[in-house]
Amino acid sequence: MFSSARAAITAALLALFIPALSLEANAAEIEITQPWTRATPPAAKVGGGYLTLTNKGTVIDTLLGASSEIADRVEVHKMEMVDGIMKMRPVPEGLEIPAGQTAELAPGGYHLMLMGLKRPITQGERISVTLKFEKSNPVDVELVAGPLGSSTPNSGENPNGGSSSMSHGESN
Ligand SMILES: [Cu+2]
Repeated sequence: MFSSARAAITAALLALFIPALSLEANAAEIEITQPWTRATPPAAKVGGGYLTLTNKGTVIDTLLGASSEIADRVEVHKMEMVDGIMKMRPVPEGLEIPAGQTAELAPGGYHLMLMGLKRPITQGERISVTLKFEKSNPVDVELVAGPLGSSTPNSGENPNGGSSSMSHGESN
């Protein structure tokens, strides 16, 4: 029958649209805390990016990478011990963040790698980065630059420098 064929087409169309709608309703929501980076030596071609991602949504999401005006590209990398040697590798498949869970990007583990730096990163500046996810919309963050070689976001508060300070800044 003509009308039942039409109903079938309508049903097929609905079937196409309904999954898209329910995906929208279950969209992952990623909360980002404490994005930071660190100053780089003058000739450095790469920089790191560190932050904590919390998936407040109901579905798994994946951090695929990022982009920034300061770098040619921004990749997800992982540092790990391989046969007693610390190695770093790109993770093109990205970093999965299950619903309700937190993923940390920090020195010595997962991190963002700013590849092809167009200029050095200076302590105290803020680097704009757009994070890309598999499901969530892109998220803009500002990485606050700590001192060269710092391993935590707040290590710049150490007043008298110590061993991590380099040869610049001998102002006294
Ligand atoms: Cu890296």
